[in-house]
Amino acid sequence: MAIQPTRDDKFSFGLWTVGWEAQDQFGSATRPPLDTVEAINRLSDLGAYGITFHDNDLFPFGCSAADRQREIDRLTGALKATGMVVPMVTTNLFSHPVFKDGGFTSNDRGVRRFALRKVLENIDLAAELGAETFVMWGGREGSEYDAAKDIRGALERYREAVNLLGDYVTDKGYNIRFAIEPKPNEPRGDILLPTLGHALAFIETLERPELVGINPETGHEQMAGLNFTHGIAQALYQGKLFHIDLNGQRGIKYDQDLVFGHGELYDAFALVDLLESAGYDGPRHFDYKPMRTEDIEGVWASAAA
Ligand code: GLT
Ligand code: MN
Ligand code: MN
Repeated sequence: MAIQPTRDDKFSFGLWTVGWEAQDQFGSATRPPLDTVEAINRLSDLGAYGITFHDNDLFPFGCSAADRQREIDRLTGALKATGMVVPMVTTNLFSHPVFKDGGFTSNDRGVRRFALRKVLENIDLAAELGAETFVMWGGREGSEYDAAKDIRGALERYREAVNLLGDYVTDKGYNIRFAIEPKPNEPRGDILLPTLGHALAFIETLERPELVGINPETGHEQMAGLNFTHGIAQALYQGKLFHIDLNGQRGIKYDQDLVFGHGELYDAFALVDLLESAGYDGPRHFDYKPMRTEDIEGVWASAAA
């Protein structure tokens, strides 16, 4: 029996998922860039309702204001034509070399200020597009050597940054909440707020904790050997499941980002059972990477899966 997804299923995809060119640590890209409009059209045909992106999935780092606007206009044109929405937006604070030591918690004050400015600009775009969730994955916030970073100081900087963002959306009257995405490691040796439990505790230290929840990713908790379903249950219990990244992971190893259900199948089943019985009605966001061995047709087959 073939099951056809509908918009009511609230399936969403990051532009960076189907658009991943499959460059990894050891080899260059195996697929050409995917155009934003093509991605939206194909995902819409597959029954998705939403598309999400980092600022620099849509337009390159450091591009002109005119180039940025042209890409935004192409995006909004495709949204209008398909009826797709943008439920979530996030900012890339990890690719550019300037963020080699993090964004909000970089040891360099100039970088911290630049990171905040990059995020504020992107929050304006998120509000303009009607996104209600702003994800923060701090992949570069961390260290390899414990002597390289004062962790208490870094957490205080993290806290100041998130407090400022909370003030910003409140002053602007934006209908946006923040979702912190935990990950134990990769690309940093150790990442701050490594699990959803760490993130939940951190949120309680904020000035506006009600504005901040979590965006847990299946594989990230499993990389730490944790039971994802139990973690999600706790997030729901505490009213903090603002968003979710669904994918697959097999055991404690590098971040596999498999298709949801292609990792630990029983865990995936238990998770769906939990989300449905708890009445979770946010986006079901797929954050996976199509296999590097696949061509573009394989990409669409994996998205359908
Ligand atoms: C990156 C990461 C994902 C995050 C994205 C949001 S970026 O691809 O591996 O888990 O959700 O910043
Ligand atoms: Mn993710
Ligand atoms: Mn991942």
